[in-house]
Amino acid sequence: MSEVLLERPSEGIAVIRLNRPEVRNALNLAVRELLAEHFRTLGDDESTRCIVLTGGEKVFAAGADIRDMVDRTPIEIMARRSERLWGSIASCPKPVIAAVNGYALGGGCELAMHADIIVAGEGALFGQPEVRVGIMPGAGGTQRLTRAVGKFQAMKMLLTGEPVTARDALTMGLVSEVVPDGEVFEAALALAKNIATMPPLAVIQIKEAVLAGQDASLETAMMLERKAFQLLFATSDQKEGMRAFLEKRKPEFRGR
Ligand code: CO8
Repeated sequence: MSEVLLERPSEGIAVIRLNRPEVRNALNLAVRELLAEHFRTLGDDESTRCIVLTGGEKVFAAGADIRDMVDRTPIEIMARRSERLWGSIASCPKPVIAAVNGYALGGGCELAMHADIIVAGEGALFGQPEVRVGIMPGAGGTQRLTRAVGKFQAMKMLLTGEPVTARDALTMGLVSEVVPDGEVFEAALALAKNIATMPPLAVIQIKEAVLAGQDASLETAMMLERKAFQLLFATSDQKEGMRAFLEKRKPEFRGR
């Protein structure tokens, strides 16, 4: 069976499931290549409205595969050009919801932070323990984490490698929602189904404006927002959404 499974539980929803339970879903190169391929394909697939990313009920991912890295040279690590694989996830235009049970450590925490929404189980643990194995995060742990939780919480996690609980992660702004462990996937799926009913072009514009705006000045980001807002008035979904509101009926969005 593949180490990364693709499921279609209902219309418009794709589920990407990590499937290496024997090594706590450690992210070897093959898994990262499969992940990149799935995100590229789903990003281009018009029928996919929302993606749920999960590692199953026990563990999200315990990081990059240490066995895969232990004897590598810097040149070998560089030659892998991992950034292009992570880039396929980061640039996926469709909303991504991470459903996190158990450990989300190192590259696993970084993978979760590529999502747009994180639903965590009460027993989930988030951490960047790379420092404990002699390295540091290499897929956004120093950057996305700091942007999410601020310098002082990020530094504590990064410099000690100590994980935080789902509740603490929620307080810090690292997750969107905490639910009982047995309800994580269903909660993520419910959110995905809700998002899948929204006008797809507006959804894509919102995601793009939030992510691109984070790295721009407020003035530039506001301009990006304004342009995207204006552009949506070219869609038939804008007409449909507003008319349906005025006519007191449910809108039928078509992604046009
Ligand atoms: N890599 C390889 N194998 C792993 C990993 C890993 N990250 N995590 C667990 N495993 C393996 C163990 O070696 C073990 O294998 P075996 O049965 O053959 O001995 C099996 O999974 C089960 O592990 P444990 O017995 O340790 O299971 P526990 O439930 O007791 O503990 C933990 C689970 C806490 C998750 C523990 O396994 C652990 O601490 N794992 C390592 C966590 C870690 O250090 N992660 C950071 C890795 S470095 C990293 O992510 C760098 C990112 C850089 C950029 C991104 C590039 C992809």
